[in-house]
Amino acid sequence: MSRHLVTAALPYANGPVHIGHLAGAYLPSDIYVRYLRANGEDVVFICGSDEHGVPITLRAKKENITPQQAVDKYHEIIKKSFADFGISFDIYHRTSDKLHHDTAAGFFKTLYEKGEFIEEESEQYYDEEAGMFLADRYITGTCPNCSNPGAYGDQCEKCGKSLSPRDLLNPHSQLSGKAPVLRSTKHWYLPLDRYQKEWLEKWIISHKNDWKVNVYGQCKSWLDQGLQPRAVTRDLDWGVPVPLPDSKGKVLYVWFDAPIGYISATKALFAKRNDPNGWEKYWKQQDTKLVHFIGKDNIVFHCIIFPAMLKAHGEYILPTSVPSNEFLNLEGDKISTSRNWAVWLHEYLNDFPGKEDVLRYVLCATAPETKDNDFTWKDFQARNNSELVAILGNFVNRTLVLTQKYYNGTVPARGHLQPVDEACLAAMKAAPVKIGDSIRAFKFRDALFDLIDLSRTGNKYLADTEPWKLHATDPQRVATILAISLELTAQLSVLMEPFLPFTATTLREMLQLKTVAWNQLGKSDLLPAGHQLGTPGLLFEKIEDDVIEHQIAKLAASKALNEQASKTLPPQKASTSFDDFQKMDIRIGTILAAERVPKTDKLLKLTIDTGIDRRTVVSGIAASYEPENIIGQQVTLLANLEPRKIKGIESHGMILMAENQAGELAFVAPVKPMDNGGSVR
Ligand code: B3M
Ligand code: ZN
Repeated sequence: MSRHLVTAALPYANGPVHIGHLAGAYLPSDIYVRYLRANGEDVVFICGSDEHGVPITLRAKKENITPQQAVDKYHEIIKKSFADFGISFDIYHRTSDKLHHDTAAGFFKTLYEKGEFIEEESEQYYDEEAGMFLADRYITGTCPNCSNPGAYGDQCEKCGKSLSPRDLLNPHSQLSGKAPVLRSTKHWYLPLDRYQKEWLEKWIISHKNDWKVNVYGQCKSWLDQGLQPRAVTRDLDWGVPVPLPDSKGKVLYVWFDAPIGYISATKALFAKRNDPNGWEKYWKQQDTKLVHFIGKDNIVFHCIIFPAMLKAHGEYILPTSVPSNEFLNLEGDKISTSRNWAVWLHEYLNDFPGKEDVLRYVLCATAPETKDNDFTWKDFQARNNSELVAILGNFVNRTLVLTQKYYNGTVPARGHLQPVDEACLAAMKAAPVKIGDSIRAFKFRDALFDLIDLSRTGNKYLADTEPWKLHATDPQRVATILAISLELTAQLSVLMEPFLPFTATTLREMLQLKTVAWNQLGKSDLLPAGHQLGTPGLLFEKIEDDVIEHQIAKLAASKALNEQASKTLPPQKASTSFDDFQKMDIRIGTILAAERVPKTDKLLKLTIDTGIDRRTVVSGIAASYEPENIIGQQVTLLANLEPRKIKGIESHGMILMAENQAGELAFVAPVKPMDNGGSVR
């Protein structure tokens, strides 16, 4: 029997959790752990709030509270949501806890003393007005990869590229809005490049066939680009202080301390169990299976950086597997906290009290296991009504009601078996292994489909044998059919537990059945003849159209609100005459060359082929376009604008640009290539 240490990504305590979180890491990990427990395996399930880093301080600033107040608030909200949905962590810890600070600082110190770090002074962006260095999300600018003007200092959320602040074009501070200056500061770096050569690359490649394709692929592309030394400290005042003299104002990088949170949480769990050293065998013995459940944006940290830290430390095991899901969208659109495009777990429970399992079911059935997937309310309704109610619920209900009616709820004895009975028993025998194997392979959707399929088998069995027609003529046959149906119902109550834990409890109560180990299924009857059942009831209820309409309307309202918020458009200008318009000579041209105008942020010097001539136009588009990316771009040009000198360059005309609320610019170009010099009218 293996020992398992299962972790789920520590959510940032900077807001409540939504269905995307649940579907990404928490539901799959919970299903996995519940299955292992049901199988009698040794497992601890670890999670907690990630309470450091810039996401927290920015949130606190927005709400005008301290970072500690912010994490205190969201830690409780998140913890409650997980508990409400039956996510069965053995501990839900937090990284602002002293035990974690000590553990993370100790970990850093060990690496420092072993000489693992590179210590380096470098120039970093500093906001003179705010008087602080601008780490990670304190700085935004244009992504060098995709030109997204809102990329963060640590990542571009549009193209997914991981960045460092110095990569950003046109950087500006999130605090003062100003362009930052460079200042020298000292930091500690993990030499990932060295580890890549020494062991990391080999280790990752050794998992080519047992890690999920998306996970392995992402790691491989990081390796192929060549790993770089990575700073593990920051100039910030919120986080775990760097435990070295002369490091005032420096803290551990949040992605250094957060995964150590898994270790501190395990320590806290065993301290609570009065077994203070009990955590060590989970982290230090090679036969432990360490499995990290995460979302896809966390892959590099769990597959490269944290393993590098663990290995450098020397006492710890490395992860066996890092099952990571892709993203869940909502009604065809990316889930977004800032646009309130989400189904929040706490709101769901207000609107659907007692239906935790329905959401668990739908999120598992539509889990983004191999590609991004979409949650829609119509699908939610359909899966509830035509799968949970019509298949699983219907089979269980028919079985229990008939037993109540014919035998006063006592399990009848089986008689002679016919082929149809044998077939049903064979399906029952195969299911636990099949479902279990899928769960172990992190194929939770397959596992769930097999569960529903088994209840479909039950329904078909009843439809084929029609016990209600035989009651008067062949009571012995009816007894056999119902005994088998009841046994199947009992087995379902065990098999559904990882997915639908609340329903499993309800059903076991109806069956008066104690907990049964998964690996005992099929060894003996769960419900022997003569066993007295409890009171039957409905496991699921139909969800009506109006309830779904309400949810859709709620989302529509939040979309409308977003649109309105973005619509502070200037009013229309005063009327103009057609004659005035006719005076403007607007033409199609093509950019032949582009370069930055020295000592300016916004200006590009463009050479345009206008069809009439080749001319120079100075254009204020540098924040939206890189010169090298726009060669060959067709543009619309106001050609007869009086020439004027801009920064010493004579500019002949003006490029017409579309502008959005965020100030992003886009070329106005013909939708198919047109001859240069063609007029715009
Ligand atoms: N808090 C990022 C996230 O919520 C981060 C995960 C930490 S896991 C150690 O996506
Ligand atoms: Zn980008």
